Amino acid sequence: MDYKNILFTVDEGVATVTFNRPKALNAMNSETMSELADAVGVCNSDDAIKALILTGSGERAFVAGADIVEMQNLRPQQIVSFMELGHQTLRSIETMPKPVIAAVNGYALGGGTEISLACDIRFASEKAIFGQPEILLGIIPGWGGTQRLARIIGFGRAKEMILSGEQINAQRAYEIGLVNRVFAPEQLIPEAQKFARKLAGMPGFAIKMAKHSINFGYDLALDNACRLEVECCAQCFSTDDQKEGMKAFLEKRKPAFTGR
Ligand code: DAK
Repeated sequence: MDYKNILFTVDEGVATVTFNRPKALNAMNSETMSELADAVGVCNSDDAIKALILTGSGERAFVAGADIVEMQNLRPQQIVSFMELGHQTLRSIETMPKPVIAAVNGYALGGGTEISLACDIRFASEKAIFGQPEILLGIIPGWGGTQRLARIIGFGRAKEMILSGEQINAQRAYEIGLVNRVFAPEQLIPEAQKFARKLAGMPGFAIKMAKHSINFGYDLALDNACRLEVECCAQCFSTDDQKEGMKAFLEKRKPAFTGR
């Protein structure tokens, strides 16, 4: 697929999707969402890609939300397909067997915050601004914000953000656990790349099982969730990387993981 609204690059096993509609502060329209879905599919199926970074072009915005220009005139049937495409894409990011980092470089509002919530890890520039302002438009979050935000920062804080529509800065987002780390703007991408390369060098099957156990164990009763963890962990014992990791430890050397 030719991309018009995103940039897609791969370097040293790390793919980067850059939302690239700076004039509209990278607002997410259906075409951009289709391109994101396609790029996520490529990352899923290409064994040479070990990790993914999502970021926005320019210094102002990660994604300033779903595109209000497009959305305002959609009919219910069309909004349903836009909503479903968004949900499917975000879920495929969340459940991708490879780590995904959101490098939030500016405004992440509405759908922008929601895209970051589907990522495994959120790094933010000191200039990042988060918020769920949908209530101010007479709607509510439509790409999982009411669900994932509460899971990540808790019911009380999620309700505070969603019911008020207030925006918060990177420092506040860090304090409430919405972002993992905050960096000076010029350090954001280098630090995200460094961390992505680190994760890309981890035993890939163990990364996949860790994500699987966390993602699919969350909604289970604890006994079942722990059982799922046992199955996921046991499967790691079928890999060369498990043998290598333990052998290297005992031989007091760095492991040479092969991803098998
Ligand atoms: N959509 C379209 N254009 C946008 C935009 C957006 N979300 N955000 C900004 N822009 C455009 C502005 O219209 C402006 O365009 P021009 O006037 O230059 O043509 C340009 O980007 C620069 O923005 P501003 O002039 O407004 O810049 P400021 O620095 O003054 O303000 C701002 C920056 C980020 C505070 C402001 O632009 C803003 O408040 N933007 C809107 C933020 C927002 O409300 N985002 C949430 C959108 S609602 C669903 C699925 C998902 C969703 C809902 C339903 N289902 C399918 C049911 C998700 C909904 C949302 O995300």
